[in-house]
Amino acid sequence: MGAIIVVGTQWGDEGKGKATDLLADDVGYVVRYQGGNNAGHTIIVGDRTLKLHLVPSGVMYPAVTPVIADGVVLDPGVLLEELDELVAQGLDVSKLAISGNAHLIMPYHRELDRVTERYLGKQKLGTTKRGIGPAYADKAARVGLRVQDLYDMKIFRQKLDTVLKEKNAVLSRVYNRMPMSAAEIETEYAVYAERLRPYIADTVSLLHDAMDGGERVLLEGAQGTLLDLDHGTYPFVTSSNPVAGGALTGAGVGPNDIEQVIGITKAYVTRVGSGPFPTELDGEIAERITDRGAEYGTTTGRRRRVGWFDAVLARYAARVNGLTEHFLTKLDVLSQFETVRLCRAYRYQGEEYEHFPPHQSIIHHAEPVYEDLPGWHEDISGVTEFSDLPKEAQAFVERIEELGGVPVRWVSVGPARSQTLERG
Ligand code: 2SA
Ligand code: GDP
Ligand code: MG
Repeated sequence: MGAIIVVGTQWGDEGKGKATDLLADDVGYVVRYQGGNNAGHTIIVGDRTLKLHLVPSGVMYPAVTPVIADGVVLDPGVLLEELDELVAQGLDVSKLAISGNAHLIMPYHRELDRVTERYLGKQKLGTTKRGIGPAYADKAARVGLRVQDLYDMKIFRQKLDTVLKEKNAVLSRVYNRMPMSAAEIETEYAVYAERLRPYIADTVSLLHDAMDGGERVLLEGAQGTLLDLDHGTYPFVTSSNPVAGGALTGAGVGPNDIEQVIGITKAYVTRVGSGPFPTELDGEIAERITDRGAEYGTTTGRRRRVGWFDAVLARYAARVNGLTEHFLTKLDVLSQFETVRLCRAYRYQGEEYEHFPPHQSIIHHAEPVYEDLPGWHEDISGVTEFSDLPKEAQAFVERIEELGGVPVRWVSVGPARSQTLERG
């Protein structure tokens, strides 16, 4: 058996947590391959709501082994708190496996994320301030500390002393902050090391042995395609690679291991943080979508910007991820509109772009070219078969397929596991 990749096709918060949880039913492993506790996945099962930041979404299934792979940046204090909360809710987290190659988020990463955002003022990126960017920057500069360094405190301290010298100089001289103490950080992280010890594993071998033994692995993306460091709306992106290619590097699997690439796609678009957003709405329609869709950040509580469905993004996501199918979410939120809109292209200086423009200025100034479809008035959150949806809702989904060029296999009409229609 091989692996399935689940990837967000927009700017994150497409409902990957819900989709992953549902798809985890017949897999043995659910793997986080990039990002850190900037992610926020909400999962609702029965009367229980779980908000996950670092622990993979398959944690609800006793048969699933959740894996935090090499490509993740891990804040150990935050992870331990999340594990404590899950245990308090009666979940068994003992199977969690964490790669020793994952990089550690350190206190100076969080501080630098905060102060650089403040320093950027109006130009700020709107990060989650969790230290993600600074941790990945250190990884690329080869001065990062990794999970495995926690198990040789002499090496940990050596590396910390070297890197902290530079961080303290920047924090105090550029940003006028107090320098940090290596001894205090070492003491704090030594406690985390002991608590995390049972979970450390060779996750690459674990996943390959599992696939060789006939098990299926689900690679769960965080954030989304347009937040990808290489393929997103740079610099308004996160510092990792959420796209399907990032799943390969982040988890240590090869392209031949991949059986399916499922794009999680919202029936409209949201974005939290700064950056271009061609179909962005304001006014009454935006209010309605925000309220009905409860569009507030799962991690930071920030209000998400909202806009109509964008087929240019869908086509782009299909290409850069090699999507085999879409899992369309939140169709229920679009009920009760007279008209629903789909952006089929962008217009810029008299030219139409069906494909994602190669230059940032075009994206910033792109005007959406819309198709208007008749809306539907029924509440569809209780519908269980695609053919029972109002014909206008069916037509909307079919048009998304035509415009995006990838089949929509699942349609989600509410946050619960049961509110999902699978098409034949
Ligand atoms: P960062 O913190 O360096 O990764 O921020 C860089 C940009 O990436 C965006 N980003 C996100 N966008 C949507 N959802 C995310 N997760 C949370 C959620 C966000 C929240 O599920 O709601 O609670 O606010 C996420 N994480 C990062 C971020 O907004 C910046 O635009
Ligand atoms: P993720 O980051 O992609 O996992 O998405 P989030 O969990 O941050 O945000 C998606 C939100 O939408 C969560 O609160 C989900 O419970 C909710 N959700 C998922 N699918 C649906 C759906 O089909 N309809 C509605 N109304 N809510 C949904
Ligand atoms: Mg989210």
